[in-house]
Order: sequence, then C-alpha cells, then structure tokens
Amino acid sequence: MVFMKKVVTIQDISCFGKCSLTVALPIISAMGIETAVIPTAVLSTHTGGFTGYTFHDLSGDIKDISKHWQSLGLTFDAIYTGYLGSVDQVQIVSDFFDSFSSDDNFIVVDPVLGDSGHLYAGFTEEFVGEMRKLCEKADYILPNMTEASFLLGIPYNDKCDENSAKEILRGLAELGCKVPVLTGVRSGGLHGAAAYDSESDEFYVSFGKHIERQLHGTGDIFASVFTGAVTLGKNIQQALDMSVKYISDCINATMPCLDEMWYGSCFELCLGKLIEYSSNS
Ligand code: PXL
Repeated sequence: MVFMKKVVTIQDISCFGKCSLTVALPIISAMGIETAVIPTAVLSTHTGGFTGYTFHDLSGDIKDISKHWQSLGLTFDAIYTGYLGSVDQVQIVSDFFDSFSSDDNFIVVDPVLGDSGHLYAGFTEEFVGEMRKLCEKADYILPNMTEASFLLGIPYNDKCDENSAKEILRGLAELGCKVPVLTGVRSGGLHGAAAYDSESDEFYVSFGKHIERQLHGTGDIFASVFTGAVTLGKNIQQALDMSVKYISDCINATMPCLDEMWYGSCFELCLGKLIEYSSNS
C-alpha cells in the first residue's frame, strides 16, 4: 500500500493571474503530493497590477472547514499558508495551526506582504504585525526582501548579497521560526535564495539566473516547490536547489512572452521537469 504525503495549503484563489492557489495546487500535486486547499478569499484577479478586481472574503468558512476536518480526524504532513486577506484572517489561520499542528508535521508560512519595497494593495502596518506573530508559529518562513524588511523594520535592500542575507536571516529567526528562507538574494550576475537553520546554526544558499524584470507569482511558485520538497523528505539544501532550479526553468520559459505575461509566468510549461526533479532523490 502506498501512503501519499498530504499538504494543506491556505491562501486565496485569484481567478485570473497565476498565483496563490492556482499555482500551489498544480505544483504540489505534480510533485506527487495530495494537496488539500482552504481558499481564504476569491478575487477576480490578483492585486499586483490589475485594477477593479473583486474580493470575496471567506474567513468564516475557514473556521467551519477546520471544525469539520477535526470531526473527521484529518491530519496533514505539512500546513502551508500564503496570501491572507485581513488581520482577522491571520488570527483564524493561527487558530488552525493550533488545531492541526503536531510533532509529526511542519508549518510553512509565506508571509505575503509585498514586493519591490512596497506593501501590496490593502495591507497595513497592523497586518504586518499580525503576520510577524504568525511567523513565530512556523517551522519555515519564506519572505522576499521586501517582506523581510517589513517584518524586521529595516530598510529595503534590492541588492542583498550573501553576507547581508545572513544578517537578515538571523534577525528573522529571532521572530521565532526555526528555518527562515530569504528569496531575492544576489551574487554577481546570479539571483537566488538563502536559508538558515537556527537549530544547527547552518546557512545554505542556492543561485540561478538573474533577470532584471520582476515576474509576478514567482514567490508563490518558490514557496510551493519548497514546501513540496521538504514534504518529500528533501533536506534544506536540496529543497532550496529544487526551488531555485524550477524558478529558473519558469523564467526561461517565460522569456519569449514577457510582455504578454506581465501578470505571471509560464510555470505550466515546466511541470514535466518538476515531476522529474521530485522523483530523482
Ligand atoms: O503572489 C502573491 C499574491 C497572492 N494573492 C493575491 C495577490 C498576490 C500578489 O499581488 O494580490 C490576491
């Protein structure tokens, strides 16, 4: 009998725009992992560049889903959260952690707050404070440079090298999570991510190709692959390498249609490679 690994991911559905659940679900499933979802809100598009989008809050449903799942005795190997829409919602997700976390699973918080030095539309300092508290409960957090700067109250640095990354990672670990992972780290002409295991005091880095253009949704892709990789039993270095490699594949696939694809990336074209990476141990 084959026991499949099982992840639950809690984030919004942006109906158009290739981010959050519409990215996490195909990616984690392609890695051979059962993927349960809790949609936190339904938006007509994501908020990063579209205007006039709709937003339907599903905060109340999260509690009901959680109650039903507890009555069924459901358990998960990993709990992974992304974009959350309000302060209340962060608190509800925090309660979900209390109900579903155990010694046998781990929590990944992607503290989605902003990009390029700015908060996403609708986010406030109060929301940042709440997200900081959620990070305390996580085993892994996966901020980009913008999110790290808001979480730590430090200036945004868009050319963060390995040494600065180490300092930021130590600061992020002080928020209370075990393994902070920082994306958007630069090394010469390369771009990648760095991680810090606060229990063993070890740092890890992985780099791929740098492109000057920002591709929307790559943070969600990175977080989904990283979560999947750790769920499959990969160590931190392997999970970083797999995530950075897949992001590189996505960038390469998107290059020919960058102007048309301003709102996302062509990650679908690379799912075959991800299946290969996940099955090679
Ligand atoms: O990619 C992160 C993200 C997720 N969900 C929504 C967003 C964004 C970023 O803009 O707007 C709704």
